Amino acid sequence: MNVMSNTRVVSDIDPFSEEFRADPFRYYAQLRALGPIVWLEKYGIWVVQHYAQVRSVLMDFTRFSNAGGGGLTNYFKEPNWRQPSIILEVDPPDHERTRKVMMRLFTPGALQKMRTGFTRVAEELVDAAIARGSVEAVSELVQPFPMTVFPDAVGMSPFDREIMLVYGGMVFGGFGPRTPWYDELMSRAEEVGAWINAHCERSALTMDGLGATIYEAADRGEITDAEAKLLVRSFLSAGVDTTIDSIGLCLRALAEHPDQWAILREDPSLARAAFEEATRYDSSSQSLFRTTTGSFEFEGQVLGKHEKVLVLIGSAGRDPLAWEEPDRFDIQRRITKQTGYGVGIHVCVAQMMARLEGEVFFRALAEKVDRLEMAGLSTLRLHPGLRGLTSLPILLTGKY
Ligand code: OVM
Repeated sequence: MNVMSNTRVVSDIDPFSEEFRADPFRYYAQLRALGPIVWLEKYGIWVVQHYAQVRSVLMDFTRFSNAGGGGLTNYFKEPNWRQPSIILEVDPPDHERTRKVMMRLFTPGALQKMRTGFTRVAEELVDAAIARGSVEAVSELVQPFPMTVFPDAVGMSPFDREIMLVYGGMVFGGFGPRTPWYDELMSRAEEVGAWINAHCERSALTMDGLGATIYEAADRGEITDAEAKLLVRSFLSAGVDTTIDSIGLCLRALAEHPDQWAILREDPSLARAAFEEATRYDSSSQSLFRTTTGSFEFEGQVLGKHEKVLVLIGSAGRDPLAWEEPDRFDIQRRITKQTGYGVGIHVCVAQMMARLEGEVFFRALAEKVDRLEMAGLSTLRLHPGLRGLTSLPILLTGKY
């Protein structure tokens, strides 16, 4: 396509519509056919959809800022419903200090310690599902796994944890447009925000969890106590729905691809690879936002200052220019360019913990389950910000 540098390639595609969210992959292909960067007129935002441009935008943190906010709301122009995240929604140099504190939590030794507890919980959940034979896998098998192991690892009390799901819904729903649905969701923002704030306090956390380790960084003077509290909040924001939705979609992909399930069942050591492939093929995090810091040319288009850019990491994972047969779910694929956790300085800080959750969950499943089949239609969570399932009826039988 011959594009003049002052002519925007425009599309009326609405990435927040129900049709788009029901089958984003079809729209990704349409967008990729339009060019490397497209103007979405309904929202007045740019969108990038190819592996190469997704990567170059995410690597270029001086021109594509995070300080404009993690969602559609443009913090350079309007206020947000919650105080901005001090790790996601900041740029260097501020970002380095908070990121470093979070990075240090995920050493191989720390992950190894988590593995034991995670495995016990996964095995109990899988055993219970096999005993039932037929389950609504989202509520009975998938959701209880991160909802148990993640807050346990952070050091939260075992009570009222379901509120975390309401909060997670607000965080990711809040990344989308202001609609009646959004207003309904946010009607509980004050109450839920207060609950979350209270549970991020040092006094609300056990002394041996990830939360306490963040407060130790405050004791050493690397961050303030107020910052420690906000970093715990980031954990609670980004750590629960993301893994629930990714594990649920991976489970569905396996149930819908009997050949792939057979490969995993025969060799449970492929569990980590299966989850990695699902993170590319169909997983919770499909898109991110950046905001331009100035006016400049990018891929033949002139971008204005403080314009939002929707970065379709899910489309990058399906880009035929970067992957062989991208629409095929193949758990033996060697993945060297994952975009499902983002790319660059903001790449998911807890990605090793997410991978550990996926590995442990699917290993327990592969070791114990023989038949795994869909027992009805799954339903999508039509929720901006994250992609996931609200129900996944499956049948399973034990190996022995
Ligand atoms: C945060 C946060 C919230 C949502 C997502 C995320 C993907 C971070 O509050 O820091 O990262």
